[in-house]
Amino acid sequence: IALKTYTERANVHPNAVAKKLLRLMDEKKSNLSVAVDLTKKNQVLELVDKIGPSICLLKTHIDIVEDFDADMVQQLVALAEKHKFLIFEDRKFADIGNTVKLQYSAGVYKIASWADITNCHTVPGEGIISGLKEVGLPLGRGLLLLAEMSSKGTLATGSYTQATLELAEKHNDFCMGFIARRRFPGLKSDFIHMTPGVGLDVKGDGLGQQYRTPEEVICESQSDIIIVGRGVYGSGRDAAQEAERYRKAGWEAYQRRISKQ
Ligand code: UP6
Repeated sequence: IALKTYTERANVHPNAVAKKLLRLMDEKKSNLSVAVDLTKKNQVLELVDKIGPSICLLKTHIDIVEDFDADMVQQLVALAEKHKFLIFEDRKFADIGNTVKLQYSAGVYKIASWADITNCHTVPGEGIISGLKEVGLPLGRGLLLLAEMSSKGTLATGSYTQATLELAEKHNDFCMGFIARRRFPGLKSDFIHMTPGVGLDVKGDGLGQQYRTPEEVICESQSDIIIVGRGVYGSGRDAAQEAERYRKAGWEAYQRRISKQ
């Protein structure tokens, strides 16, 4: 799978969200997702409009926005249509099935109503996936499982990671991929692997984050999407320019990978 083009994978992919994402990755020549971790609605919307042309996927943490309202969601969805990207709410659900169902569909954020993709930890066991699926599958949404994390000392390794892969295979109608550091070998389904902890200029952030380059992540570790946050909009950076820099780096790494046939 790692040697196929995103379009070749899109053509045969059973999950509608994965199909759409893989298509627009080739269309926009982008395997870049930007993590917009800003706390004011207008800051978020301004940044998204600037980086929109360079990304295939917008990653949000909607619960850090101080002045969140329904209009923000409407504007995000409008920007997604304008610039052609999907929206991934990085909610990292971690509770029992019944609770995550409510957290996903209700409350202030009503995540399932606007986010194409969300994700969850597998600590609670299979019920978390079943709960989210009851809400998300009828709406045509997709789920990513956190199989690994980028942070130093993460406990998501070894048999935990392995069991997570098995859960994804079992629920491959709704689970479309993973948050992981690398592509996992030997999977039966085509899962989209997304990797955070990507930076071109620094190695970490002093709070456990660890950065690798797009080349390491996409070409060597064969992941599909790079997730970049502060590398794009950190202080003193021109976000539009940086997003283009990461888009190019990610795309060139992908081209080197698929030419390895
Ligand atoms: N993220 C990680 N590591 C993980 C999972 N998720 O960093 O294992 C998320 C963070 C943040 C983004 O919640 O939104 O990816 C990384 O941002 P950064 O590039 O500014 O470090």
